[in-house]
Amino acid sequence: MATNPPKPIVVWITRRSWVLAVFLFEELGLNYRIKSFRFDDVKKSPFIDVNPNGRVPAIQDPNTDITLWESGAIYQISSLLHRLTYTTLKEKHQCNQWLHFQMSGQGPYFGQCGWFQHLHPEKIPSAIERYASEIKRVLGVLEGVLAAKPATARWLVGDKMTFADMAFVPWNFRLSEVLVQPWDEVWAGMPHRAMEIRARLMDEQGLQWNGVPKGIETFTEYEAKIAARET
Ligand SMILES: N[C@@H](CCC(=O)N[C@@H](CS)C(=O)NCC(=O)O)C(=O)O
Repeated sequence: MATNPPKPIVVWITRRSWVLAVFLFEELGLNYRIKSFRFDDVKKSPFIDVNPNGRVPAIQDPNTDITLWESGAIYQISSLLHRLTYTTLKEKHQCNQWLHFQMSGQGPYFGQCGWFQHLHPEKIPSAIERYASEIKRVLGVLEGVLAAKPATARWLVGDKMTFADMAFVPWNFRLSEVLVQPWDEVWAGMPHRAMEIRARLMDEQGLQWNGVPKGIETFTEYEAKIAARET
């Protein structure tokens, strides 16, 4: 995968997975094109022909004929490009370790919590509690490690941002939605985080935590407003 691929890498996303694409591909400065589609269509053609597991994100690089799915595999592009990573042995393995923890420890628990909170046909409090407490535990692990680092280098590995830090952002960004709790509450007790700065900047710009302008309650309402503006 070249830094400046002549043909754009196609990034398949639904609204739920935009963060990875924007964050990783923008940070790497890669030539890419978003192929956004409806979440309801993840298990249908044409997406299922790209990712037989029917989950976003997935990417297709027409320059190398590489198709990749699983966000962990996509983050490894950083390693290939030697960007947002380390090339030293210890740090390289540490980046890998945190990525594995994200894939096995953060993603599935956050995902299941979201499922039992929002999509499961029955309300099963014990399942919600189990996953919500795992979320808090995982956040505690990250917090403990970051809090022990010097204030100028609060990154999971070494003293700079790597793909390991980035991998945790998309789910953390949706924490309020997953736990069905206000933004301030879900982050209580976790002071060492860029999210605080983000929240302040968003607030100054008249935006809510999810990027929707203040005064607009739902994404549906927001989409309708945007559509009305575009017509
Ligand atoms: N381990 C996968 C998980 C991807 C995943 O769960 N994506 C969700 C959206 S955030 C999805 O596509 N769900 C569709 C479905 O479960 O049918 C990864 O990290 O890429």
